[in-house]
Amino acid sequence: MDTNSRIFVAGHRGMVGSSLVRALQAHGYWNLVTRTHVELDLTDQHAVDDFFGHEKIDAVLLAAARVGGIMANATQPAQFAYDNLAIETNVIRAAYRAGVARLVFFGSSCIYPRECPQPIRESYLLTAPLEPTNEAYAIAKIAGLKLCEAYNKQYGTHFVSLMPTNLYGPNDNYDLASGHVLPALLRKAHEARVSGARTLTVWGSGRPRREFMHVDDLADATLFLLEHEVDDGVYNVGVGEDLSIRELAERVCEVVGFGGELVFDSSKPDGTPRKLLDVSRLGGLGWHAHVGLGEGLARTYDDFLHSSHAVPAREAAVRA
Ligand code: GFB
Repeated sequence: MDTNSRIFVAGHRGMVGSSLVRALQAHGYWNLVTRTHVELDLTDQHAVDDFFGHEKIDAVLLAAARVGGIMANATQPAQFAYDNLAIETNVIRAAYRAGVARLVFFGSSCIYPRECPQPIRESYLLTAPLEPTNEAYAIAKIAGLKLCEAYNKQYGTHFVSLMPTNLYGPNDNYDLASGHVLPALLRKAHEARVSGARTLTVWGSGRPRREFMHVDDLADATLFLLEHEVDDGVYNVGVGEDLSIRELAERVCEVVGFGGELVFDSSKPDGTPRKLLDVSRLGGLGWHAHVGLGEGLARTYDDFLHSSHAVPAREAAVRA
């Protein structure tokens, strides 16, 4: 890959895609191709074939996906399965047919079994049943990585799959119903502080453990893979340590400056008990995450304060 390569960043407006664009531009890659959802519906096979037929793409970063937190996954399994399967099958096949040299497919740590030995190695895939709250999404992502492997095997392509741990950062989804835990807690703590609330509600027991990585580290890992001759296959990407949801809530409250009490809502699901990734495959090649949780939370809260989600004190008080 050189800086003149014509790279299609699929999903460039999302948290992962926008981070990839920032990182690529910062490293001198100027020939980036992007399309909004309105310009190109990636679930439309004909539109995708047509796009690849006309654009001369050298590499694809397949970051377009339907994603969401535990409740969105649990309540909209058909949409999570269909949209992701359609995007993957359309883009991966069209990329192969157009002779695209490199493709990076982004999955998720939820592809691994619910009851997995920790930390989770890439080889644990498909060794036991999945977590029910995100089974549909996980199966779609497993299909995507298997499709990459199948094209590599049958046609000699070099499609690589990255399985990031739980991500956070700029352009995250701050919607409380459909988003992930970290942006939800940041927003709840912020609104609790500005409205003078005494409590903050955390879903579930607070006992599940999660590993959180700033999205800019995923973009950095992607550039590392593009710029090195690596073997095809699946690579876990994470920071190598996790914490409980209760501990995360405490860290978030500290960063936001909310000193109230945490209340745990047991009517909400816990999901997977733990998913700490073994990142030694990528680590062995020389890549490591850089952004610690303390720095990442501070940066993300700053991004949040500059976003349209940060309600001013007066409005938050009215809502409370
Ligand atoms: O981030 P999250 O929604 O998804 O939830 P998963 C992680 C944990 O945080 C769960 C708890 O145990 C939640 O019950 N939690 C506590 C909260 N408070 C909140 C809150 O206010 N909002 C949210 N959303 N959670 C998703 C999968 O799993 O993670 C996807 O469903 C994907 O498929 C993604 O893999 C990375 O980590 O449980």
